[in-house]
Amino acid sequence: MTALDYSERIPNNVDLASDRTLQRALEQWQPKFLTWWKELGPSDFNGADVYLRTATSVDAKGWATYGAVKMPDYRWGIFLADRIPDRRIGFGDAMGEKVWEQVPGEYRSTLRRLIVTQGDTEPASVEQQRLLGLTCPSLYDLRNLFQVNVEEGRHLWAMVYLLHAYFGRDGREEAEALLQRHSGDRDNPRILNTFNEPVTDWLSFFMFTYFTDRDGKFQLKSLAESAFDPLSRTCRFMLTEEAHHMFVGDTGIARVIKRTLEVMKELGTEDSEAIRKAGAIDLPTIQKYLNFWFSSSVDLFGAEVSSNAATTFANGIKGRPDEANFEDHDCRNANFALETPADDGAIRIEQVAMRSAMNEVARKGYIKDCEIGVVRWSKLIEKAGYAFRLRLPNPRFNRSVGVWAGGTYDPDGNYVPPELWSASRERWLPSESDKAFVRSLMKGVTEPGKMAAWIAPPDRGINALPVNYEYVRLA
Ligand code: BYC
Repeated sequence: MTALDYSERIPNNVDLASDRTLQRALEQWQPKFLTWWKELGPSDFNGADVYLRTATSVDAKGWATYGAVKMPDYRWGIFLADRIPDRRIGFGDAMGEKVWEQVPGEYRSTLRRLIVTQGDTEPASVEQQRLLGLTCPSLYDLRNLFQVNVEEGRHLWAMVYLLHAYFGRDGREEAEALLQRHSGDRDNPRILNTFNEPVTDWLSFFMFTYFTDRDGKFQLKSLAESAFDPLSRTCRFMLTEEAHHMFVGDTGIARVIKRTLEVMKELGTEDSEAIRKAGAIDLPTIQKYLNFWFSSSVDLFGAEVSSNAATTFANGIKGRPDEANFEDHDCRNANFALETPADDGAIRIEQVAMRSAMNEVARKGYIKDCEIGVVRWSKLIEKAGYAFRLRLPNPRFNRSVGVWAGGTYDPDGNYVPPELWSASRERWLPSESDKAFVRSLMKGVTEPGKMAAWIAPPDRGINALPVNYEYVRLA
């Protein structure tokens, strides 16, 4: 277990002090990061004292330090999980060979592209969530938002370190560009679609942290398998931070549902209008938000058939999530039975090379993981005695990337004619009036222990503190 050195200007466990050139380069990037944070990070809260946790070691339990911090003073640093002695490549053509400490010349641009794509999502999410603090449902939730934000900031540092340390001048240029692209910017947007979607209400935030951060989990798991050991080590540590983000989404959605069920009980009705009038979010609206964020997040895995994925698997650059759980780590001669659209709206099965289907393999694992929370939320509804069930839409529904992109499939995955799809859109995805309603509920609640009327309190507070603790002391 490696303790982290916080005495340096840039906290790190990579012995930055021994590489003066790298240290100087990163110290030049640091003020640009802080300027970006102040301009595009959490709006209006840079002076607040926030009860944040900071990593103290790089193992999964290394989260001992909690305390009040002003966000711009958060100790963003560079932390890699400990080296696994004699680590070997676990898949692809070079299986069994020693992992790489440096970037092989022939894989340089591929690795850079993956690191830039991953890095781009981190500041993007902070930008997307920038104004949410103003409408927090409680101080407990406000603190969780900020914890997520500072950790996404650190994940950006993780990728910027790799770019600076291993990719020379073009790496440094890419690190600058990570602060120049902005979520939703018409001229210079973030790379992946989902990270240009606005997150302007807390229901979307909880959906984002449940579904989109979970894509992060799966992508980081794939990159943690990489033969490029510094990438693997940094992703392994990032995964320990990611778990809390998904917890925020999972429990956030459960609390919204719990409150809705209370209101349904109180009023003795399942009528959406009546529930809305009472200030809670009706279950069909929650389903629509779920449909949107799930379908947007499944796109993040890329195309079902991808030559990029085949190449990165063959070369040992990007594996499958939890590669060790698979039997065949070569997959050269394996096939994958892929569902693809046929002309008449029917679905046919096509045999494709397993290596080129790696995005789909990862996506399938992701969907299974998403299902767990949905089942749990539906149990809450069942226990309350209602027949309504939340569910994941079929992965064909509402896709923008891959073989189903632009197809008109309903949430059950059935083909519907385009006119019917358009006519049904507002039943399946949040309409403008749904969004306006949800936004109308978003009003900042900042009295310790108080909750907005549309969400139940959490079962417990942070780090054994009571729910009514003043998690954020506003400036
Ligand atoms: N939107 O062959 P394909 C996270 C591009 S989230 C726009 O399928 P590939 C987080 C693709 O880049 C995890 N473009 O691609 C969560 C490619 O472009 P080029 C982020 C898309 O390479 C919450 C082209 O289409 N991590 O950490 O097999 C908060 C051909 O596609 C999209 C990563 O992304 C899209 N949705 O796979 C904070 C990991 N999808 O290069 C953080 C690193 C695809 O041909 N990235 N394209 O011009 C990768 O592993 C891969 O780039 C992808 C795509 C999985 C994204």
